[in-house]
Amino acid sequence: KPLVFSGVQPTGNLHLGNYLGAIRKFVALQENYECIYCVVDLHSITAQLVHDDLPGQTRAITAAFLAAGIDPAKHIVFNQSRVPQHAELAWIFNCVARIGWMNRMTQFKDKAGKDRENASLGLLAYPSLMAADILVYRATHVPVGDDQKQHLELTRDIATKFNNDFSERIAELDVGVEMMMGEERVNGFFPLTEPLIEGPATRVMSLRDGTRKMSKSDPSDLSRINLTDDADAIAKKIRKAKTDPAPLPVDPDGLASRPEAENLVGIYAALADQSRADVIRDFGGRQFSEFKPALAELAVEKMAPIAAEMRRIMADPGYVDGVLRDGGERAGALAEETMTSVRDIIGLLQR
Ligand code: AQP
Repeated sequence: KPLVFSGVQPTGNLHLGNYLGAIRKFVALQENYECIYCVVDLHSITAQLVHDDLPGQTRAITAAFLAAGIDPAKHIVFNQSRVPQHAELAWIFNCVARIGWMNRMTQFKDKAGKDRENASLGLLAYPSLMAADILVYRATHVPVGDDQKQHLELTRDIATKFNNDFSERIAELDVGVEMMMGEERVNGFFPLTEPLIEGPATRVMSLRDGTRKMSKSDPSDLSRINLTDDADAIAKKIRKAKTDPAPLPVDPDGLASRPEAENLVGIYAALADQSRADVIRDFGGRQFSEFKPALAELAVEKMAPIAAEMRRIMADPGYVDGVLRDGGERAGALAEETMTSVRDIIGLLQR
């Protein structure tokens, strides 16, 4: 049965990139999949251990999920640390994955910077925990932004190695499912999870630099539109967004060498549920002085109701905590089923 898993870290303000690249897709997938959405608090301590208000941030991301339209009664919403099986499986995956695989991760290189020897071991092992988040539910599909593609490939590598290393035990215990591994039909325990990365805004770029992704950790607040920005802030940030002096191209191919223009057109397309070609059909040849106000109006129209709903939900932290508690119980039961098999496969005594 297809099952979706995805997570968001409780670090800093959620921005338009998180919304268009991830959360909006989470909402759409509820129709046809069973979904598990997680606030990945254990991930948030890999880059920085001490946070000002981790409980508040965890509740804020949960409120954003709910405000965007995720239904916690039909699907599962919880925070990662509540289900210790994530960390348990991550440890096992640390023993499956190779150090060389981790060293090749571009997110690790970016976040560790020049002083790599001083990065936390957790930051290096981040993709192993992410693989555990996904595979502890044997999830088949993961909606993410383009920046997570490499981590999803690594998740498949970990699943493949585990399935190969333990193929005899998996068959003996009869806990596998039939799946294709390359050309070969095999009986594996963990699925080869597919990323769901599509649409016009899989990688929303900074409003100040069209070559860098919009990010929570960018020191410039003008670089991103936060989910909690009011109408004036959104309009100001779009007005100040960096652009080149030429008008918008009359052909979508003309966006290719113009990262800032391409980014703003992509954002418009995603918010309006259109293709980039549709946007160019309507705005091609026009100046940014005309396009930017239209974009700002659209962004406010789509984002303001979510921000208002988020504030309403956040006013009742007891409700948010209840959602996480209930989601954690349901997720924990599913995760324990997987871990019972994993312990048997490896030869760890049951608790
Ligand atoms: N700019 C982006 N465009 C599209 N999707 C994005 N995502 C993040 N940035 C963009 C997607 O949002 C989801 C949650 O991200 P996360 O908070 O778990 O981690 P992140 O990728 O580290 O987010 P940030 O905002 O970029 O934080 P920092 O500054 O810490 O690096 C993921 O699905 C991600 O793909």
